[in-house]
Amino acid sequence: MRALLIVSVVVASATSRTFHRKHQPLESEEDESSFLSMFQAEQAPIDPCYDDRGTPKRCIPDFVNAAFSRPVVSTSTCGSPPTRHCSTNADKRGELVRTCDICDESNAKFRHPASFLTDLNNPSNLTCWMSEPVNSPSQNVSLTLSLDKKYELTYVSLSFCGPKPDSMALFKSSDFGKTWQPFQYYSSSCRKTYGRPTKAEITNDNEHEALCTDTGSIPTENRIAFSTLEGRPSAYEFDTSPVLQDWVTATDIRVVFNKLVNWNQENSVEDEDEFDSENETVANVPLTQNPDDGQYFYAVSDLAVGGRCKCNGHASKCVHDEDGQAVCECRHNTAGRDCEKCKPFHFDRPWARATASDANPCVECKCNGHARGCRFNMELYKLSGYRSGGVCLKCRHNTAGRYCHHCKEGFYRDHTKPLNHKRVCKPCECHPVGALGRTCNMTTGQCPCKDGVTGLTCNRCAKGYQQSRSPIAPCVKIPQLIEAPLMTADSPANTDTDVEYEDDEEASEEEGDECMDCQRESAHLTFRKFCKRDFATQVTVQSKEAFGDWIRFTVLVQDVFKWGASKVRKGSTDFIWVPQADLRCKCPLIRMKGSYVVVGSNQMHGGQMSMTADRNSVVVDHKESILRRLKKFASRHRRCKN
Ligand SMILES: *[C@@H]1O[C@H](CO)[C@@H](O)[C@H](O)[C@H]1NC(C)=O
Ligand SMILES: *[C@@H]1O[C@H](CO)[C@@H](O)[C@H](O)[C@H]1NC(C)=O
Ligand SMILES: *[C@@H]1O[C@H](CO)[C@@H](O)[C@H](O)[C@H]1NC(C)=O
Ligand SMILES: CC(=O)N[C@H]1CO[C@H](CO)[C@@H](O)[C@@H]1O
Ligand SMILES: [Ca+2]
Repeated sequence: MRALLIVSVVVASATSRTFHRKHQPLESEEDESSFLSMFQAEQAPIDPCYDDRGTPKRCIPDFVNAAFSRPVVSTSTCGSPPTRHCSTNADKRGELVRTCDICDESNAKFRHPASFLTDLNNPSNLTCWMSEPVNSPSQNVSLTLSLDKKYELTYVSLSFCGPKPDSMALFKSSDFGKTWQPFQYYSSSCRKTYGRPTKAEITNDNEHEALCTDTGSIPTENRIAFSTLEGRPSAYEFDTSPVLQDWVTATDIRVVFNKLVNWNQENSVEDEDEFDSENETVANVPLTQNPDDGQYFYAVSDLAVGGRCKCNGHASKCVHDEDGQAVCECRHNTAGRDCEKCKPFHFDRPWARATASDANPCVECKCNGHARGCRFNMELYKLSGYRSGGVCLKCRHNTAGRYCHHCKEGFYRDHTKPLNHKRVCKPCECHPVGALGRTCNMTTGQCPCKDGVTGLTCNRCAKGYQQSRSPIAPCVKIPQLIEAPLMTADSPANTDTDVEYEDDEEASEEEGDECMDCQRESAHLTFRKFCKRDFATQVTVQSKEAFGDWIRFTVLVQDVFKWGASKVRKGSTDFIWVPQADLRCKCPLIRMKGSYVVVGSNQMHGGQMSMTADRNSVVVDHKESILRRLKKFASRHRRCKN
């Protein structure tokens, strides 16, 4: 209660001059330290919206008389035609004194325009607005003041030049005059005039309702001040009371005078016809009306509206923008005329008014430099434990996700680059034949490979698989069964396909153990081997057939260099038997229609001694140089050691 009482006292003593000449907060909503900090701010211009470590803190514009020098629209102003106004007031000793005045719009000395309501309020030279004489005590006159900006008001006060009116209402608009809401009623007959009880209790439930009070007919007191928060329970939790925050918010103020005097009371005063000698010249001005007719009028010397430009705790001052509009100079990443929203790209947390304990700054969305827009999502914000609710919009640089923190489909993360790098996402390089699709794992770049295919881009056959010509199954299991695709006529191994499949490094290393050495050996012809093996022929492969673990090649014998126990004839068709397991290792390597020099051993097959080629045999492409060597070996074969 103490804080609000102080407000009332200040209201009573404040003048327009002090508000505006020094531009200091006069009211005491804030403690003295904020008053003193104003002067510190003048020495070293620090931003009051941040502390000395740069942490955001609540800041508010100076307390001002928002009405000062603003135009007031009146429904009735005297002076055209000139009129005579008389009123009876109490003087300093409390004695009633009747004074009369003239109102003439065309004479600068006798003007009483509405602008006098908000001019500099000099107590030693009061300037008064006066209404036209009212013909009946219930004729309404209203004054409308537009603040052109949302303010949070502490009080509205009216200083009268004559007697206070008997009944008047204060209204406010918070939407620039579209709708109006009663702020306060004053009347000696609240129930009768406004249909409201005189002494209503303000509870937590009706804090946003206007009350009606008697102005109290203290003749010496010619001021009415309405304190917006006085007596409202939540005033002490103003920070957390949206109801009261709305209650004190206004863009326009309207005063409606509904009844000048309590008619019966005034009649008795009227009888004391006491004129002040000094004002006789005025009284002598010829008037068209009976002097007494002019005694009913409203006269106000000052309309003051104490408050702060509404910036929701996010600005320390209001300025004029390019269009001349009053706007808050928003801090804490807020925006809008009243800092009532977050500025673009700062939607990671919901907007909130700053409080004494938390400045509630708006927080930039985290998009790793890949997006320029974002929006707030309440669900995600809740899920994050009220930490982050921003969702980046239109992630660029092939990124995707809430924070543009992973790569979009068809791209994968280049881990050598920081997340905010423009080229952090590389296109997947999935092999058109080896991969199942064009989308790779966004973190590893691994393409989805077809069965038997391996490698980051699916460009190799996996261990135990070999290349086929089929684009559907580019790698097939090395045959355990009869039909060895390696040997099919239309699929010779190592023939060009769309894919150039390299051997899997790992696989070939392992295969090396079983296959590599034998491959080298089986292609290497030496005199020693010529001696050890049973036969040496030159053949052309014609067809093949499987018999259990064996493949039987039908060959045309081109030449014979050594024959051992089998009866191989030059020019005849014969068989060469090869174990399937060795063929799989390409030891020996035999292609259909190929022409080879074969140096091998004779073994029994189907009851006959037959040419046999296994991993210990030599099978080499038929070449002139090889044939020459063989002929040489043959001529020397007597030198073979047994
Ligand atoms: C009083 O105020 C009026 C209007 O501002 C001005 O014209 C007049 O000179 C003032 N009179 C004195 C005595 O200051
Ligand atoms: C004056 O205002 C009161 C209250 O708003 C209304 O009831 C009354 O009709 C008005 N009187 C005139 C003459 O407009
Ligand atoms: C991508 O690879 C990582 C690491 O191997 C794995 O944890 C993740 O599940 C993969 N993502 C998809 C979509 O397969
Ligand atoms: C004594 C007295 O009331 N004098 C008044 C005469 O009228 C002028 C205005 O015209 C007032 O300012 C004086 O106070
Ligand atoms: Ca004035």
